Amino acid sequence: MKVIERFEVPYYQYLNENSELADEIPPIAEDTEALLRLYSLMILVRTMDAKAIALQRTGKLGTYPSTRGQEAVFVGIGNAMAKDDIFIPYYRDMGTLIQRGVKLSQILQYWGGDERGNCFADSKDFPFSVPVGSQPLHASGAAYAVKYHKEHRAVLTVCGDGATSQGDFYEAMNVAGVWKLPVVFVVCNNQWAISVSREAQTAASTLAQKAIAAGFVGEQVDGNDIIAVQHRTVEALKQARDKHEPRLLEMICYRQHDHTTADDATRYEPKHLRGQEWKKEPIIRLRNFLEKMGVWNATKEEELQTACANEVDQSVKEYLNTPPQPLTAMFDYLYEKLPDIYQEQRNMLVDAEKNIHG
Ligand SMILES: Cc1ncc(C[n+]2csc(CCOP(=O)(O)OP(=O)(O)O)c2C)c(N)n1
Ligand SMILES: [Mg+2]
Repeated sequence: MKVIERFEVPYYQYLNENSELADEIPPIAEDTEALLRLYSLMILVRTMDAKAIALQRTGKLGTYPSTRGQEAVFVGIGNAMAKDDIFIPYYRDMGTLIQRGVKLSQILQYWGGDERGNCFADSKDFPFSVPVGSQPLHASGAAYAVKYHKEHRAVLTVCGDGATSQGDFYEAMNVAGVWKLPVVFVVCNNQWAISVSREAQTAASTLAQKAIAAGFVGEQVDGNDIIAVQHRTVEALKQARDKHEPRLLEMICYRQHDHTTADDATRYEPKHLRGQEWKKEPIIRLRNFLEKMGVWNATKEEELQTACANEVDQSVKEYLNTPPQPLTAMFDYLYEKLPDIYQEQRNMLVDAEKNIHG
């Protein structure tokens, strides 16, 4: 009897947790300028993340999902995408969004409850989407449109490990496989779906193997190795654009914070895990590598930290100084022509605002 190992998927890592390079490396590993840019962006994202949590704690921001420990996934993806590609985010994607032209202050605006923060005007990118598992379906739909219009671009979407248990996820992958759609599905496997651990989520030994049933390639990528994240995403997007081959990338990382600011992970996360996983985190790994290459040192680090802190402070000022929307805004984005019943309610609000502001 011939036995075929059906569930094996490749695992990609180029820079290991001791900051050592593998024998075979992709072009980005030798591009010092590019690596320094990626490093700077990861520091900016981590700085902004800490600030966003502090803003929430002091009542200046709504519930916020931290991206701590997962920076390489989102910064790497953002770097790999072409301007013309279409990005369909979920809610931890700050590191990608800032490379798609979204301002930090706008991201804060969204998490502050102002929908104007969700209007990514100059691109075909989609807005933040919080319903778990909705993004892959949107991505297959957009990829169908791309193919239908014979455009040379790809669609990339991100969801979490928990989302891969949703029926929507399988349906989106199934249609992408059978219709050969130019789409890349990225799973940010941060090991938790709020309090549900990766082990409790699925009996599948990898999430990447879920692509096999849909008829296309699934890969595991070390999500703490930004070189691997960037390179595998570049390759997947190329396959999608040039050959209309979908791909699934499972980025393995660890959520180094509560699920959101509304969560308390000490209630379910084994105490030792965060520290154990921190040894693999992406920023120190790249920093040590850059130092070994002689292109980074403590002075440069200090300058970068100061520059990022200043940029973040500036964004916070912009966010806090943005005047709130008029009350009537809630009626302005749902309908092209407002139905009469809402028109009456809108008029009442206009009067109410006049009474408030004179
Ligand atoms: C359809 C739906 N069900 C439940 C929720 C509540 N919820 C928000 S995030 C989350 C867990 C998602 O985990 P995962 O997909 O691993 O993404 P992560 O937040 O870890 O990045 C849940 C259940 C939701 N937003 N949408
Ligand atoms: Mg998760």
